[in-house]
Amino acid sequence: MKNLEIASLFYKIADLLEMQNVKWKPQAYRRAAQSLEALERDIEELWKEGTLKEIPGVGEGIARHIDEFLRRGKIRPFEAIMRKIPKGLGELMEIESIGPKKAFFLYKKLKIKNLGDLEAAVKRHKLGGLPGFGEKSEQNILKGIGMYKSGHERMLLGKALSIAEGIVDELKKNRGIERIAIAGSLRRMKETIGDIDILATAENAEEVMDAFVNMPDVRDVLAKGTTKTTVVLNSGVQADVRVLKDSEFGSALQYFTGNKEHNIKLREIAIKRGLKLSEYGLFEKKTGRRIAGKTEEEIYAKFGMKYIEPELREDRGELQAAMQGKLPKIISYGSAKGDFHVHSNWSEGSEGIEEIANAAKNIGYEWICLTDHSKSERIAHGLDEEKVLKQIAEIRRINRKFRDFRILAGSEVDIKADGGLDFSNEILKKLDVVVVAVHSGFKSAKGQMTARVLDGINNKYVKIIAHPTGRLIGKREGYEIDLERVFEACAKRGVMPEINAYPERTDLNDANAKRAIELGCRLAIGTDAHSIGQLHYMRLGIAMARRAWAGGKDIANTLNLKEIENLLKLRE
Ligand code: DGT
Ligand code: CA
Ligand code: CA
Repeated sequence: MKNLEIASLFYKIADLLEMQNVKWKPQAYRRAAQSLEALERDIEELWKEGTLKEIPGVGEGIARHIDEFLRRGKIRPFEAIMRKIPKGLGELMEIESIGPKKAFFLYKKLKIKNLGDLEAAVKRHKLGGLPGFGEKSEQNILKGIGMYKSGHERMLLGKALSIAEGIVDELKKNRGIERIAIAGSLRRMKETIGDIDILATAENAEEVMDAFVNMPDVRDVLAKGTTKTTVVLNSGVQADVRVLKDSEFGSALQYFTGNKEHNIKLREIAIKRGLKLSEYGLFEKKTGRRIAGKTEEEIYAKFGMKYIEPELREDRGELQAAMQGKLPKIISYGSAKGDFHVHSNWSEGSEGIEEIANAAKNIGYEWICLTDHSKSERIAHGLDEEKVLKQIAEIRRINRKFRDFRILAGSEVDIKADGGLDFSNEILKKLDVVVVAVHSGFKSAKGQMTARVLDGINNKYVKIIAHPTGRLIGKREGYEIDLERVFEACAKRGVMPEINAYPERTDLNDANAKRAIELGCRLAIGTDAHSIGQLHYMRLGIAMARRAWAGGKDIANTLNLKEIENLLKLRE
C-alpha cells in the first residue's frame, strides 16, 4: 500500500508551503494526509476505480497529485521546491517549539540543515537573542531533541499495528501458511513498539521467508534463515518472522509475547512445580516429557490458571490473580457503542456532522459525541458562542433523521489559565456533553495546574476531562499534575477522565487509567478523530482500557443509547 508514503509526502508539501508563507493550502494537504493515514483501503484500488475524490479532504487538485504520484512516483511541482530545501529540516520540525517557519529561518540565518546542526548551534548558544527565540528556547530545544531521539527508537502502536497486520495479510497469501500471529509488545498493545515480532507455522518455511524478504516495504534484510528472518522496513522499524513447529507454536507464542518479567515469573512457578517452561514447550523436569506447548491455553491451564489476555501480561499482579482465580474480565474489542470525542469540519475535522453520524452508524454505534473546540482554540478554528448554538441547533435538526441513533452535542471546552471555562454556564447547560481540556500553559507548576484542572471539573455541567496529562508521545511530556486529586474529584463528581485514543496521545495511559478506576472513576474513551477514517482508533483506546484491567462497566462507551441518556441526564 502506498497510503502512508503519499500521506507523508503531503505532510512534507504542507510544511514546504508553510515555510513560504502560503495560506490555507498547508491545512488542506494535512487534512488529506490525515485521511490517507486512516484509510483502510489501498489507495491504488480507489485510484483504479476512479473514486479518489470520495476520500475526505481530497478534492480535484489533490486527486491530480495522487494520480501523478501513482503513475510517475513523484509530483512535479513539488520536486523543484523540495530540491531547494534540505531534507533534514523535516526532523527539525519534529521538535515541539519549531514549526516550518522557524526551521526555514534557522536554515537561512544559521545554515542549520538537520538536528545535528541544531544541537551543535544550541550548545554554542547561537540561538539566544534571535527573533522568535526567547531566553528559555535553547533549553527547551535541547530537551526536545532528547525526546525526539528517545521517541524515534520506538514506534507508535497505531502505526506499528497497521504495518504488522499488513505483513500478516501478505504472508497469509502464501498457501503453505498454517498458523500465524503477532507476538511481542504489539500483541500486548503497548503504546509504543520496539520491533515487530511475528510467528508462524508453515509447510514450507523457506517459501514464507522468501515472501517476507521480497515485500516492497522491506528496506534491508539483516538475517535470513528458515527458522528466523529479520528485516528493516522502510519506516526504519525492525520486523522478525519466526517459523515454528506446530507442537511448539503455543509455547513460542507465550514466550515471544512476553513481557520478559511475566515470563520470568511464570518460569519460576514452573520450576517450583518440577516443570520446565521454554519457548519449545512445558516439560516435566525429571522425565523430560512434554506436557503442553501447542496452545497458550493449555500451558496456562497446566498451572491451574485461566488464559491470561496478552494486554495483562506486564507483571502487574496478573499471575497471582490468575492463580487465585481472580483475573478480571476485561472489556472486549468491538464493545463500544459510541465515541466521546470527535471533531467535525466546524472546527478542525474533515467532514460534516451528518457524514460523521452516518459513518458512526455504519460502525454499529448507537451514538456519537461531537466535540469541536471552543473559541480560545483559534488555531483549531474553535467555535464562539454564536457558532456553538448554531451547531447545537444543526445537530438537533439532523438527529430527527435518525431512529435509534443520536448525535450528542458536545464541546471540547478550554480550561483557561485561571481555571475558568471558555463558555459561560448559559452555553454549557445547552450542551449534551461538556468535555473540558487544557491546551496551554504546559509548563505551569504542579500545584497551579492541579488547581486549574480541579476548578474546571468542579463546574457542574462538566462530564469529561479530556487527555488529562497533555502528553504527546515523542514530542512533549505531560504537564505536572496531581492525578490522584483529579481522579478523587472526578469520582466524587461523576466526571469521567478520558482515555484519548489518538495514537500520539494515548492519554490517560494504561497505568493512570488503572489508578483512576481503582479510585472509583468511570472512564470515557474518545478517539479525538479528525476524520471519519480515524474513528477506528477506538480499538487503541480499548486496548489501553484492557491494559488498565478495565471491565466493560468501567468504560462508558459500552453503554447503549438509553443508558447514555440516563447517565448524562438527557431529555429527549
Ligand atoms: P519491544 O519490542 O521493545 O517493544 O518489546 P517486546 O516485549 O516485544 O520485546 P522483544 O521484541 O525484545 O522480545 C519479544 C518477547 O520475547 C518479550 O516480550 C519476551 C521475550 N523475551 C525476550 N528476551 C527475553 C529474555 O531474556 N527472557 C525471557 N524470559 N523472555 C524474553
Ligand atoms: Ca518486539
Ligand atoms: Ca523482537
